Amino acid sequence: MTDENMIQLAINTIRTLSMDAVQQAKSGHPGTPMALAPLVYTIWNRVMRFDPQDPIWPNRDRFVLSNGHASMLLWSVLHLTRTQAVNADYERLGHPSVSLDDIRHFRQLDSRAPGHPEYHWVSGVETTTGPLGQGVATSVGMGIAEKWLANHYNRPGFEIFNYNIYAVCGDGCLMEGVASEAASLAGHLGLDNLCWIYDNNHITIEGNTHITFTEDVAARFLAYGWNVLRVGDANDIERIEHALDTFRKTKGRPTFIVLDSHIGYGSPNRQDTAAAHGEPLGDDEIRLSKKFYGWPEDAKFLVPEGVYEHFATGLGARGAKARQQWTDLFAAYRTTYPELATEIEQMQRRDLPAGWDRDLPVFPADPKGIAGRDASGQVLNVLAQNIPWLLGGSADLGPSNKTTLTFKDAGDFDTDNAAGKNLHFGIREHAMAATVNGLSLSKLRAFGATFFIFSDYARPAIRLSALMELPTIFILTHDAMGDGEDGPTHQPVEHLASLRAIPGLVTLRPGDANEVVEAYRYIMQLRHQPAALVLSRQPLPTLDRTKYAPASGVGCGAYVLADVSARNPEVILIASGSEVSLAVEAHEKLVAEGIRSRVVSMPSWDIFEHQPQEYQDEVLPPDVTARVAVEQASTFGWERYVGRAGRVIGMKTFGASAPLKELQRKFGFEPDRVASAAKELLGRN
Ligand SMILES: Cc1ncc(C[n+]2csc(CCOP(=O)(O)OP(=O)(O)O)c2C)c(N)n1
Ligand SMILES: [Mg+2]
Repeated sequence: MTDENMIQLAINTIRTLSMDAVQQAKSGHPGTPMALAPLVYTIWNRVMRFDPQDPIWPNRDRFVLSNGHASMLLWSVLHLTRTQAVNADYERLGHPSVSLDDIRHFRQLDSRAPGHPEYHWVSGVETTTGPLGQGVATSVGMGIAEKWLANHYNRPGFEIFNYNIYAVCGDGCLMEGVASEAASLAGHLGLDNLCWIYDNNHITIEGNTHITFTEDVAARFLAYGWNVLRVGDANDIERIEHALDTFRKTKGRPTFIVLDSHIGYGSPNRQDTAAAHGEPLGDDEIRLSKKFYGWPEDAKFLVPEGVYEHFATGLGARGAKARQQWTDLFAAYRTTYPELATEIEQMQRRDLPAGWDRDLPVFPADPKGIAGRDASGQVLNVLAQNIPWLLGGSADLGPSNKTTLTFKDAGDFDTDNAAGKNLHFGIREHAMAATVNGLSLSKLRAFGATFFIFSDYARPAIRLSALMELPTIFILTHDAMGDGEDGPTHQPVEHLASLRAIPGLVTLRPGDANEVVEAYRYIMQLRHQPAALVLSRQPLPTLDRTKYAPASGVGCGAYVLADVSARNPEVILIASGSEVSLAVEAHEKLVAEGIRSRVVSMPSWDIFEHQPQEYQDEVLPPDVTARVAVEQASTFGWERYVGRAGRVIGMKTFGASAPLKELQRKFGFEPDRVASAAKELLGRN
């Protein structure tokens, strides 16, 4: 068989596996894999430095399938390259990531070929995609990460990091706003390690893009400062390879390749139609398409002889050699730069360096106190010095979020200083969150910050960080009505409930400066969970911990902060964040009146609910049903802690524009109101 025939056979294997899997599942997206098989073949078998034997080798090139509905492309290529499986502890498992059986069970329960690429589920998937635009936006974080890693760790003669990121996207990705934010940022930063390939097929679900998407996409990317290339025929692998070559030679800007393709290529009745996007072709059309490809018409899930070997001699050999060279290089690096090598190894395993929590501040009791965001700024500046690979930034609110790293040498990340630890995301919250995910997927410890209200603008990427099980950190300040005069557009109401509803996301709203320290202590030790740290704008009293319980209770999600001496309360006040000190004031009033009150500080529902039942019952004894929850947020969900008999002092409407004091009065966040709710429950008013 000639080389040319072998290449076509490999490409058609990707196509036919995709068609067969979708048909078998009776659902999925055959058309785009049929069109993009030559692209994926070229990237993987001719260009990428990726070793199927070790899909988490740190200096591998990254491949992102942003049009995640075309997942069969990925399952086919992971299978044909015999990419190996690894587990969440980064151990190699000695079996393939995606088996032919998985492909036969495409989209079925437990198959390693699910509907869309899922990072936490299938080895070789670099990021979860499916919500259009997320993949390309995340790839920008991967690009920033590579630049930072190269700058921080490479030494003369030791190019430890020098990888590239290839992201494939479709019309949908490029219509989504998040891709525009991300492309703008990548262009600004001149990320020349980043290449997006745009599947320009003029088709989306509702039909031809004439009805929705007629802008000049190439001109748009030129305006962003990208190098724009065009390949007029998605079947021309020489041209594709040439364009990818040009990408690798281009310095100082990212590359955008417009690839003209035909969705459902090879299907006589479906090619270039929206029907090819998301419907199985049907047995007859599959036969006709296979005939067009010169494929045995009745064969199903066929991997012809020689195809596995073809990928093994292409990607397999190239990747193995590259990884071996890197491994040798890294061994020499470890001898010359042992500390740096240790850092890289720890980072790759998501371990923390020794002494990561040294010098964390302890805040003395202070009735005037300090804002949550200010305490956070102090802690973050200590942690970022203790943990070399902790970095991040804000969506143009650094001075307000107090997330700017101000110590000597922290630096600003930009085109001239890829070692900077302060990232400036600009007013691009959604791309920021996706970028932070990309940094985290690259094993950096990364944070992104904005006002809590604008977590809405970032939510799809926050959700994905939880789905991917990434230890990203979202710092969300101005958590309630503390910015009073800004009014209801800036006052979060439903946001706590909304974040608490995301499975796996640790939402934390600390009540004073020492709780902020403990919140960070908890967050930093997470390896597979993201955290949302929700902080006040205004000063909160720093509680006297000689009088009240230590803040280390934060690590249990909720703890008894103040209690009567016999520990047999008749009423429990539960609060988070700025309302903790309010609850303490109410508690003191109640105690002065002879009422056995308890205050439970509850910074995190999620952490609390993962404690043993005995602990939960100790904090909230089931027989004490007189309970008042107080939180400057939607009351939604608090019934679970106060029960039907309890009270929730919270928000049932939007806020208003006024000084904070007036808002507290209007909405009932005053000690007397809390105390009187408690007394009402006890029938003592
Ligand atoms: C954010 C988001 N909105 C909507 C969808 C549903 N959806 C999946 S694919 C698709 C059309 C995508 O068109 P295009 O990217 O051009 O893909 P092609 O059909 O060309 O492969 C839509 C609307 C989605 N997955 N994500
Ligand atoms: Mg399209």
